[in-house]
Amino acid sequence: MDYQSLIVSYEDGIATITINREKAMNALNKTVFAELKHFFAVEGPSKSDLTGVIITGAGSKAFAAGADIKEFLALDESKAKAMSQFGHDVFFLIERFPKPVIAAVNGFALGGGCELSMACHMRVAGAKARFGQPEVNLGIIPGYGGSQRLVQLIGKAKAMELLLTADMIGAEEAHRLGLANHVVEVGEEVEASIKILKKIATKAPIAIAKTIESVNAYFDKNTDGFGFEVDSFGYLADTADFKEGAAAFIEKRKANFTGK
Ligand code: CO8
Repeated sequence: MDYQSLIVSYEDGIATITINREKAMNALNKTVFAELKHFFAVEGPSKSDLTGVIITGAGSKAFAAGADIKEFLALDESKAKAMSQFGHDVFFLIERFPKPVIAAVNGFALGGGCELSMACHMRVAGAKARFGQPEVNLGIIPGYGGSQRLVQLIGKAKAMELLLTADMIGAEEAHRLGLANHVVEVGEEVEASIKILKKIATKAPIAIAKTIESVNAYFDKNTDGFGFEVDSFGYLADTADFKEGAAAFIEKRKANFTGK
């Protein structure tokens, strides 16, 4: 695909997606959503050697400063619901992607930007990153899953406070609350994310996919997460990688996983 608002690059099996709207603080407009959908539904799944994905923002100021407010004035109830639902669909594609997805948060992650980071499996924040859900300032609420995922990540009390006050928090506070996995020097966000993804790439790929699915199952009200874990454990026992992993341990050698 010829991306207009994203830059997608590959190195060593890792895809880096850069939201490329620096002048608009990488605000998430319709094109960004359509292109993210294309990557996570079509391009990413077609790459057999892909081991992980990083999402970041162009420039040094913003990861993404929210949904594109300039698209808001044309909204009415039905258009807003459709837009919100489309955003949910795209963010579920990210959350359910079978390869690890890390948000390298290089600046403001506000509103939809914070929601995008929370749909990723982990967040690596630069020291100057700022997180927040300022929607109530605009007379709305988070429409891309923020009222749910913020509670999942940091608990009801703090999530409620951040959602109601629209306060922004810095990287250290985000780390303390469990929103950011790591805080790194400004400019090191992508490198640090690559390091994590390379470590994960040494593990058995189907086990990685099943881990993501099992963790997500905890939050799916229609799924018995413990039952899902039992089934997944059974499924993995029949994979070649399980035999290889166990044999490698016993033979005191490095496992050679094939993803089968
Ligand atoms: N949308 C569109 N443009 C934006 C956005 C945005 N979210 N954020 C910044 N910009 C633009 C500015 O308009 C400005 O453009 P221009 O130069 O043409 O005037 C440019 O980016 C630079 O911004 P600032 O001059 O404001 O830069 P500052 O460094 O002074 O401030 C801030 C940076 C603090 C990030 C500030 O820009 C800001 O507060 N931005 C808005 C943050 C916000 O409110 N985000 C939440 C948006 S609502 C949302 O995300 C809802 C998600 C769910 C939607 C569901 C849809 C149905």
